[in-house]
Amino acid sequence: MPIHSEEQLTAFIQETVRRTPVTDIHTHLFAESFGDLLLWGIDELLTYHYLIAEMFRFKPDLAYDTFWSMSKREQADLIWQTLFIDNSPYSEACRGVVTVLGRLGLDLSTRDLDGYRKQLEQIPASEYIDRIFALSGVRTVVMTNDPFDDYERAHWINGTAGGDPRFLTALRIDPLLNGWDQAYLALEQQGYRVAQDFSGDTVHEIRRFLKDWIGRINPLYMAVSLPDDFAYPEASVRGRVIEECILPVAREAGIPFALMIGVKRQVNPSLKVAGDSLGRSDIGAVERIVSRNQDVKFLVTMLSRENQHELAVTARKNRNLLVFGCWWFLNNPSLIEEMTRMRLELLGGSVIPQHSDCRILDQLIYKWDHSRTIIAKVLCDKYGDLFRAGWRLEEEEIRRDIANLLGGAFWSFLGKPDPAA
Ligand code: FIX
Ligand code: ZN
Repeated sequence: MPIHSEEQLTAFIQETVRRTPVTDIHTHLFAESFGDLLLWGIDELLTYHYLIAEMFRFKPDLAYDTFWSMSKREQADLIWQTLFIDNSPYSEACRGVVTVLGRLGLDLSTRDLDGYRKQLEQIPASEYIDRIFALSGVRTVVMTNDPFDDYERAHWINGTAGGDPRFLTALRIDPLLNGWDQAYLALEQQGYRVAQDFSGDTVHEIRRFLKDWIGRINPLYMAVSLPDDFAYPEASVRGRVIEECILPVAREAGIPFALMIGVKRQVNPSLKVAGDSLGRSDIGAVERIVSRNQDVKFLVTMLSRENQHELAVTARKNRNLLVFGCWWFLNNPSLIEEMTRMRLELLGGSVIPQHSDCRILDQLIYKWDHSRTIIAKVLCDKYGDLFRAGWRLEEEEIRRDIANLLGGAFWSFLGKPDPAA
């Protein structure tokens, strides 16, 4: 149906973005079958590492170890008091908790954390999962599956993993690239004939390891996070593993290699999982790896705001590069809007504007509520420009475009149908 007015256009875009199901291409979520790896509920929400870092800023005299020795409930109590009661929760991570509690139907005027716990603790996990997917409008999440994690590996080897079509897989291989001195020992223990100095069958055996896990978990892509000083090509273990193992296996398996670039791991080890930071990276490394391997598909996200424009331009030059998400420290309304505007202006619909990076199931609600609002706002401007220029706009085409941004571009890039469509 044609669009006849800007009021109709705005209303249609907002409703369509709100209702369109999402494929969330990078999360740390797990299906219920993975046991303890699935995190959900209010105490997990409150002890999200983003909030831990923010809480410490208001507690200059709190010894790190004192906090880490607390129970999760005690940690949650302290974070609630510090960030939600003693201060107003307008940081994005705090606001996210408020959004989730409100959308779960809790009375936010009471601010009664124990009351909230009592209401939510009664809900069985499977019902909770269904409720979160329904409220968030997320149809499919891609997990981060780590063959170097003993607990997760046991689930795959014992056949107790998987089974929920809403949770798809990605093969995460950071230890191979960022921690070879430990990774080679783990591979040896798993029966692969590898040597620390890369002698003998090491290259062949790393490829066999990757192919074994691709066969075992059927990942949509292989993924790694890389430091801000990532270089390519590079005469290093990382350079050899990429060149001689990952890229050949990606080609043979026909799956993308996802690069998440710009992390400075553990700049404050006392913060543990909250202790990572970022650094501006060399876009030249991205340019070289994608342009020199045009028969491999690359999903790339970068952690520094300063890398975003050059990453989008690099994608303009390399169709085997698909940019995704407003990652981690970029997942804030002001930066999501800035990045989404710039990306749509440079790349049109050939981009994945957002992923959630959720670690706790409930976060799907806020990360997607907040991002949908911003994506809709930007799209209203972009389609509004066309409308005011006299371009004929059709609701079906706008619906098509929005479905593309919220998942379709990903499935098209993979060359696979969306299994949930
Ligand atoms: O490497 C990653 O997948 C990062 O997303 C995580 O390490 C990070 O802690 C995170 O969850 C950011 O949102
Ligand atoms: Zn992540």
